[in-house]
Amino acid sequence: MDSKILIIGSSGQIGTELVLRLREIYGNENVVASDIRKGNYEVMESGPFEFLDVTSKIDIKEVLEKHQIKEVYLMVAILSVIAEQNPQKAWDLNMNSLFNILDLAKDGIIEKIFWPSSIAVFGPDTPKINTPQDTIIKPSTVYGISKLAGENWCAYYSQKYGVDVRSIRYPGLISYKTTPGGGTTDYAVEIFYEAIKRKSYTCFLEENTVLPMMYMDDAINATIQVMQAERMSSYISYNLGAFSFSPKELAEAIQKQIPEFEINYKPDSRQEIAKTWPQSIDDSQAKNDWDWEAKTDLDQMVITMLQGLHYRI
Ligand code: AKB
Repeated sequence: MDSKILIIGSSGQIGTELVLRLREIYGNENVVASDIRKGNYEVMESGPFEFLDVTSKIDIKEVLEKHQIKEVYLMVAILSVIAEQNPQKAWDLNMNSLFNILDLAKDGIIEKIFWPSSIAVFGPDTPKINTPQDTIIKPSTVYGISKLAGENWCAYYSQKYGVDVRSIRYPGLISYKTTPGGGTTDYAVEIFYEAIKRKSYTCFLEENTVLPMMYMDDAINATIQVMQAERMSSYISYNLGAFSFSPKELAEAIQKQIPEFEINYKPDSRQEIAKTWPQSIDDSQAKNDWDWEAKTDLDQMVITMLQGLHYRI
């Protein structure tokens, strides 16, 4: 490899697994992890790590130059729930981090960027079933507004300055190596911890709230695939789907493995966010452009989560 890869936000839910997979593909020394906090043992021990504050363009530039990095995965964001509690902070972090990276690419220092968007760009007026790539996009959350603005800025830098930026609208992501933080879809991870520890879970969403979800392995595959894709539509943030379920359906899938597991419902303000998001996603453009296909279904995901967490908690 002539140049190296930087993951910013490598201690987060996606960043952790992305670093490990990229290191498998490109070699440990070629993938630099960075975050403002330490990562898990596997990330810290398997290759280079830099403490990095993404709001400082000078610090990012220094790390890029030190390691001769040309490709950046910017995995930093304040998610939907925390963003509602602190709109200004979420806007500042979500947007300034993106501008720093886009500007470094515009200046020719970075050659290729991955930036994550989310199903949160969609809002209450968006068709909920099989939500198309191009549709009514009027988010009603702080996080969704920042993601939609980010998508538009990526398109602007791509068209105006030729910046190569790739993006995906992630659904809720389910994984066991690192916990998510501050998202509306987090219940779908929390439920597994409680199923193992207490055999019961009180859900903060209503029982029939269906949301699009995906197992982390598929999300990581998609992320790497879109970065490697040769045939792309002009800049878009790709819709991506795998499976959809409600808390009740997830609980039923867990009960197949742990029959005594019980679920209760105590919806809170997160329900208000969830009800504005799609239930299922039309990802035919990702399928056409770079052969995207999810591999893990709901039952497989449940088995993998229970086995994976069994040894961790
Ligand atoms: C959240 O719930 O905020 C995130 C997302 C769907 O982007 N997981």
